[in-house]
Amino acid sequence: MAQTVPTVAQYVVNRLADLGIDRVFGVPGDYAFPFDDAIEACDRLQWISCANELNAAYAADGYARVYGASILSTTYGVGELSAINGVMGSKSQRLPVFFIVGSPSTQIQRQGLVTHHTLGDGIYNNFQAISSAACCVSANLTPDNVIDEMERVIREALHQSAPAYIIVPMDYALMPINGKPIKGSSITGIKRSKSDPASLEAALTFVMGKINSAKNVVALPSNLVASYGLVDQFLEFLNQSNMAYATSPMAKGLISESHPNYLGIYCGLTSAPEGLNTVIEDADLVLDIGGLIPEDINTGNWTNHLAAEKTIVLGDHFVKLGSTVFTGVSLEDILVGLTKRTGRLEKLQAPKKLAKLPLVGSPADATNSANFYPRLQNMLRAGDILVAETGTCMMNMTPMLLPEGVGFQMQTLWGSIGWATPAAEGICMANKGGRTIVVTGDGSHQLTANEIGAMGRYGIKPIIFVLNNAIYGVEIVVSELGHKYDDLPNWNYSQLPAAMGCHDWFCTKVTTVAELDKAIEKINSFDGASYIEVMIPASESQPVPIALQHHVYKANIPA
Ligand SMILES: Cc1ncc(C[n+]2csc(CCOP(=O)(O)OP(=O)(O)O)c2C)c(N)n1
Ligand SMILES: [Mg+2]
Repeated sequence: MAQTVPTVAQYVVNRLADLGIDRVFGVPGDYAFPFDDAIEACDRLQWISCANELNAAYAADGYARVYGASILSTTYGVGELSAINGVMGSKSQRLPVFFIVGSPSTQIQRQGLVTHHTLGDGIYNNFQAISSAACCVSANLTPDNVIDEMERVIREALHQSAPAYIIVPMDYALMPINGKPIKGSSITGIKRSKSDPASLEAALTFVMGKINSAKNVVALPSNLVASYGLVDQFLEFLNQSNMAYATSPMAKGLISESHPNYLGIYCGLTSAPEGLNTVIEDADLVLDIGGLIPEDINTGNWTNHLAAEKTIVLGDHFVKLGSTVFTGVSLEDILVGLTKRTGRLEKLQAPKKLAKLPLVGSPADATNSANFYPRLQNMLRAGDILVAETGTCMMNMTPMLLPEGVGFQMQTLWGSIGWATPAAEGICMANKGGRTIVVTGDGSHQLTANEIGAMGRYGIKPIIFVLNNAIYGVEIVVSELGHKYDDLPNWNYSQLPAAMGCHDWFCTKVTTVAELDKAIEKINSFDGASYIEVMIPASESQPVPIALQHHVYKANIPA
């Protein structure tokens, strides 16, 4: 029987499904109908209709963090522009998100008809540059170019580990492709970048020379190791070399924090355990694996001081120490090469270890941060992924030691509040091995709480903690008390899931330690989604001294 030729939309969707991605996050729209139909018809993909495109972008971001790549689908203009903030976040986190947009048909464009979702100016590419800016590669597909262009887009998105923008006019999307379709493989089997053999040899010899002549070496892996799909290679290198390692906040939970070589979180003066910054900065050699992002929160407000002359950056496609640079080398080949060549090193020792948080609070005590976080830490088990929203909870969870096999995700650099709730949806769908537990402030949650309806609809089982202090607490910490703009409308959070159709969820509001303990006991024995509103006193959020505020903002505002 002759095989039917796929349409452009069918080909795109199936070529992306070859990567092993099993969901598409998005919102349907008429210009994207050819894609929406192709996704619905594809038995390897499930359409996840999100509450809005921003949520969809956050969910796609979460999915890509766990699986390695994801798909986001929106309509033209109104849809894609709503998604941009989330896609930019994925770009900052170095995540390959395939961002598919359906646009008005070229039939309409050639007639010069003014159509909906445009500015009424008869111009149809007003938004392409905006959407493309959130991506590392973009393609305008036609039946003639779709096969080649999809290979280029996939290769580039994986090579750079960043989003890709794919736009197709509605008529082209429905036309059969011209040429022989390509069947791709799952991302786990794809080598994302190759090395120049001579440069690789030179770089490995150089790095090994430095490692062998150093008395103590420490590894500092960045989040790029995860984005690039190199966690296993990093772990093998660590086990083979016996090298001690710390992570910056952005790379927290990259591998299990119960690893015997784990030292803690390195971010200058806010490192955990305290004093770890000195241990790292006093080492003879630091291997910055992936490239540390010197952002404020990731560096304790730039209080880290890594000497350039003893910090080797193993970048995605380069190795650099001071002015010595090797290019054309892939991080994967460097990690694998170092693993083959390294001997077992004397492990760098740190005087202090990260300890578990003390379990404080009596049953009748009101819930607060001091008694909440140790209980959160205690409930974690192997396979769980803990998701932290931007805000006070991120500050509390970054230094928290994670038990064996617990993953961690947050959006330190981009820091767009509201990310965590939909991101947890994507993480939950990609995390086949355990629970997804999200902690969010109330203010952040108010931006994207409507995604709970989609979570219920698709039957996923996240565990959601909403910290109700009725304010944008962290803003008060970095400014002064008393601004009305930091107050929040008073929502009945624990009633939200039921209102959004999540009738089999365990939902409750806790005000005391006894209630919190009971809720956690229930969560741990319950095979379903949970939603816990935890009351936190607003008084915990106090402004930091003005001198520190000036330091944070590198400002010197006259009194
Ligand atoms: C999209 C976006 N808008 C605004 C901000 C500024 N912002 C950063 S944290 C924050 C408040 C977070 O409050 P909440 O989630 O209630 O956390 P809390 O610190 O009170 O626990 C705001 C408004 C941001 N980071 N992102
Ligand atoms: Mg709050």
